[in-house]
Amino acid sequence: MSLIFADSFDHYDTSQITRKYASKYGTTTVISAASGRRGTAGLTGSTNPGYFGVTRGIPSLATSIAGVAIKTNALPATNKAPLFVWFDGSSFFSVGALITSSGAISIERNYSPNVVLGSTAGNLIKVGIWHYIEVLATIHDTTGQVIVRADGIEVLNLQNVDTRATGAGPTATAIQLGHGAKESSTQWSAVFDDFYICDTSGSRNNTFLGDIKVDCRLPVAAGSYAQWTPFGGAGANWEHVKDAVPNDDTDYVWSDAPGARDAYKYTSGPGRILAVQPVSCVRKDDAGARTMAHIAEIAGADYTGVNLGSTDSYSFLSSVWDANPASSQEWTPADVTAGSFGPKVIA
Ligand SMILES: [Ca+2]
Ligand SMILES: [Ca+2]
Repeated sequence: MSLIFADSFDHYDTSQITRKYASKYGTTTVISAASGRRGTAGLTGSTNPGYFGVTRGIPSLATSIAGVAIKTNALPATNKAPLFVWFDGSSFFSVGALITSSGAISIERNYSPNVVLGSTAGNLIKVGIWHYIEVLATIHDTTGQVIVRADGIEVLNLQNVDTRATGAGPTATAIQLGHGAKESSTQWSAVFDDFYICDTSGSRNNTFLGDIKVDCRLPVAAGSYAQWTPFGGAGANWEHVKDAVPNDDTDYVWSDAPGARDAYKYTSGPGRILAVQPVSCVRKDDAGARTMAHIAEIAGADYTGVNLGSTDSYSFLSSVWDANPASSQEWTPADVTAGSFGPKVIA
């Protein structure tokens, strides 16, 4: 599987957070323009100090890795603020990485009563400074492990520890970033950006990715296909779906014809590209199942991603190519700009 999910927080607004995440903490979790890295948007709290966070479902995994850029504006005054928490399907808090009032990262099993498994030194997280924190967690009663990296440096390595809370399953099925409903009374102030989740399978993106950026790119021109039907407004298909924030029913493309494809051109930044993750904001408007997939059109050949189900409400559907599917080699910027990407109706 390798890369499972990445988020720039740059292509949607606060009202659309739960189109991508299983849940968010209350009404205080917001997308904030220009508060992230490189002048882009980030995820933060609307009250400072306050509570904020999101939970993303993942495939059932014993071992997974999460990474995020974080800038604190104030460390938690008391108690500890959750950075990452691994949950099982019953929402048991199995193991978490929490930020302390001294700027350490504390690794703990269960939330209440919590069991501290280990901690980094204090002053690791410095107020007002962007850090990139990555945590690998293996869920197990006896051979669990947790490895923490800060700014590319390993700062904690716990082996053969109990990372599975009593009553919790043997895997994690969700990762929480920041606060969730299971914690309380720990207010702090921070911003998250460039969030990723991967596992340890496959030949790429199967270990710590390092201090990455998640670079949001919107369609800039027509690609190889325009078989869906544009609705609302003027212009070509790609112009209906290039919104910086999805404008939903205002203008869009649609199709109910299995096999119908749309594909758009994108720009690329320079440098290494660890993965390409197409994201579409999708809903269906009639009863019955409707599935789609993302296609990459490369040199006239189509490569089709996993099937994605749609619902009557808008949701962000994403898939991942860890490598260029035409060459099985790492993506290059030229691969991205020469190809075109978009949705295909499967059934
Ligand atoms: Ca961002
Ligand atoms: Ca639109």
